[in-house]
Amino acid sequence: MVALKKTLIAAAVAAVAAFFGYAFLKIQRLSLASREMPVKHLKCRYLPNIEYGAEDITILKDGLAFLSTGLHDYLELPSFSNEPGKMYVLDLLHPKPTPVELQIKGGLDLSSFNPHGISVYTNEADDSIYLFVVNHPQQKSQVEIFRFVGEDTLVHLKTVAHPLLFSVNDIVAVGPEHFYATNDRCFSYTLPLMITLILSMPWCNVVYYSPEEVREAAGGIQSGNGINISPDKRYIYVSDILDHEVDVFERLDGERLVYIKSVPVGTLCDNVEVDHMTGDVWLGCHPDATKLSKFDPKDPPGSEIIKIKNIVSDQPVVTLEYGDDGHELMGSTVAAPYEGKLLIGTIFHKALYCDLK
Ligand SMILES: [Ca+2]
Ligand SMILES: [Ca+2]
Ligand SMILES: [Ca+2]
Repeated sequence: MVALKKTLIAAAVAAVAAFFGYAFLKIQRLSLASREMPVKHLKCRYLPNIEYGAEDITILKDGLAFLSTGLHDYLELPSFSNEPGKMYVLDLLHPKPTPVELQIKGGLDLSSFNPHGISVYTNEADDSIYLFVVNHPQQKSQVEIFRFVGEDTLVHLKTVAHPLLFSVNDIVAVGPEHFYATNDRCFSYTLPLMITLILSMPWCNVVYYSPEEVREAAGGIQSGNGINISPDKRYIYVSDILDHEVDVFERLDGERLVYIKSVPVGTLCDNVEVDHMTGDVWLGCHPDATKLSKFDPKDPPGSEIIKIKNIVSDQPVVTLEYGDDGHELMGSTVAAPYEGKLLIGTIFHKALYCDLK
């Protein structure tokens, strides 16, 4: 009897050890731990005024860029300022572009403003510009809709919160109050979340929101991060960050998304920007996520920018456009191109203005 009990205990201990061993190796694999840092440099300078990250950046056709800065206390990511986040605007047509803080008018609580993914919608009928911003006050997820009224002012129009929008990373606006959003976690509770991560269950989704309906628009994603749209508005791109690929969906009538394919990128890509002119997809990526979560200034997380040409074709071309071991730039999340220039933002570090020519 005693021998049987000992055998059972030993078997249980071995099973637990095997599970933790498997989980450890799995997380190492998901996070691309110990991967050699890609190196490719461009002619860049740091953008003034950006010291605590510009997680997301997007650029209008006329060269006006919007930046969300100061993301903090989000998941287990490092942050070095607990100050409220801010929005900036920057004119790329200016010979020396400098970010200018946007003044926010309206009823939004600015003391808990914690901006993350952003997207712009331009109403072609009257050229009005709407800025959509994922906000995490008190660790929650909601989407703020602003109207950009020129110069340096945003007017807050509306806060969108919904149970389906529980861990929103990024959005892409398709109307003045209409958007697709990614959830980067499949569950809000730790245990099922860990299990889905370790078993690589693709249970995260894209949610469609309009004032009339809110629903899951696509599933089958391990962890949805950046989301964006093709210049002809026909395709939606989602970075499945933990699956190291970009998913392509076709957008059909009635705002239905149909999965087309996934393009492997070999790295952990965060936000997605699309070149207005060429349709090329630009991705801000994390070469090694363990370095990001551990954060050791002596062995910093690097930065990696990937471009995908002809993403919808049978032969997409994936190229490294910028790579750094973290001594120039840590934790790149977004790369926004504009006529030979490139803006690169990060989670908690600085932002770069680079020359692509
Ligand atoms: Ca975005
Ligand atoms: Ca996937
Ligand atoms: Ca993101």
